[in-house]
Amino acid sequence: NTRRLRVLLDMDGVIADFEGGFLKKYREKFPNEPFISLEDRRGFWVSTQYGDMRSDLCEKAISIWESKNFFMELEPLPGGVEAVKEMSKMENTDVFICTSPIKHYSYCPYEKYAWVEKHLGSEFLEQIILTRDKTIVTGDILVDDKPDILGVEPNPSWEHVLFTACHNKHLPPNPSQRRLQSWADDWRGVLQSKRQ
Ligand code: BVP
Repeated sequence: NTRRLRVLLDMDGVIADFEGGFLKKYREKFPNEPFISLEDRRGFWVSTQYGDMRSDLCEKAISIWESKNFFMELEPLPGGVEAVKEMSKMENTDVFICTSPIKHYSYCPYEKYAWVEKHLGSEFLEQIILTRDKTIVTGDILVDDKPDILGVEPNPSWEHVLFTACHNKHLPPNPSQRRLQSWADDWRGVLQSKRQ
């Protein structure tokens, strides 16, 4: 009578390289504007840090991820696709991709499905959860690079495991929040620790 383990995986910043894809396309589109290197990124919101640098750069940044093919053309993060495939083949394990689309919906939702099909295979299309509120989704673990995941449910069922990204790696240590430093880190141990 084994209970299955339900793993929720964020997409941008966990399996897809949103930050790298953003910086590359921003520099191509705005070669004469200042930019923030990945080393200097602080805070989850790219648009906020660009807006703080110069107010008009906020909308320039937003124009990048609102463009056609932005989400489709993101590179997978190292080891991410392999890890997702491996964990989804584990016994008693259900893996879902839990990702928040941007509100400019022309391309992003479609391209997220296309990205999953391309990199993970069409069988993974069954596993996609698009939601702007992850707190109402039940699961044992949510692997996500956003430090604060809030919504209408004050006590989400999942344990949030923070996935290290350029924007969160300088945050002060938080003993109550486990981290995965990358997909080379011990994600198998994290999953095992949640099995009963
Ligand atoms: O679709 C991504 C990109 C977008 O928010 C979503 C985050 O989803 P999760 O990773 O939480 O699933 N996004 C939007 C902005 C600014 C909007 Br204005 C941003 O700065 N960074 C960012 O990731």
